[in-house]
Amino acid sequence: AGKRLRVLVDMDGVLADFEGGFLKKYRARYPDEPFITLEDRRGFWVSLQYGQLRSDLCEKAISIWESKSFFIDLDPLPGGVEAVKEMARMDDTDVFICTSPIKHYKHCPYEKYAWVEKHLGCDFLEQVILTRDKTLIAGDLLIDDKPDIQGVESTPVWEHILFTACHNKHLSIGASQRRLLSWSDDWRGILDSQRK
Ligand code: UMP
Repeated sequence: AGKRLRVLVDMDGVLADFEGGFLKKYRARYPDEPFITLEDRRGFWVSLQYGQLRSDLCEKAISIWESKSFFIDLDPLPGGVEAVKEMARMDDTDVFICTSPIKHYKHCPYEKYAWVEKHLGCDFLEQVILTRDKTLIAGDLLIDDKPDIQGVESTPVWEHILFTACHNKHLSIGASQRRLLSWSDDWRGILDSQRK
């Protein structure tokens, strides 16, 4: 009889297709402006790479995810919703959705809850953690596509599992860091390896 395993699962880029949703709405709103294909995405910050393409494109990019319906309209990434539901049904396992809202708070926090209700069910709203600082949250695993997760706690208790995304797939990672290539990859094995 081991202790319970606590898994923190990020939302954008892990459960919800932020990159695909962004590109689709950016191209629809700014059809005559240049864009970056998902193949050419580098770095976690979309706004930074668009700003490097042309300085005024930074704010145009930001306007997309600050708009009403951006977050609720994001499609689920393949297998993510099913994996999280299965995880939540496993013995001795607690799953939380751990996500950072944008500071333009008019739509994003509301739509993040609405997305969880829509795709995971209203019981899952109990599992939502909105925080701008994930280092404060205690868990055994954090499955997240952001390569560098930093905050006020210099030694977070979770092991960060880097979820592969268009912007991070070319990065070489440290010898000790583990990746989850997609939800078809062996997430059950990663959970089992962390059980004590
Ligand atoms: N985000 C930005 N700028 C970008 C890309 C993403 O503000 O260039 C936002 C979208 C998400 C948040 O709300 O940052 C990332 O949250 P996590 O995936 O780290 O939880």
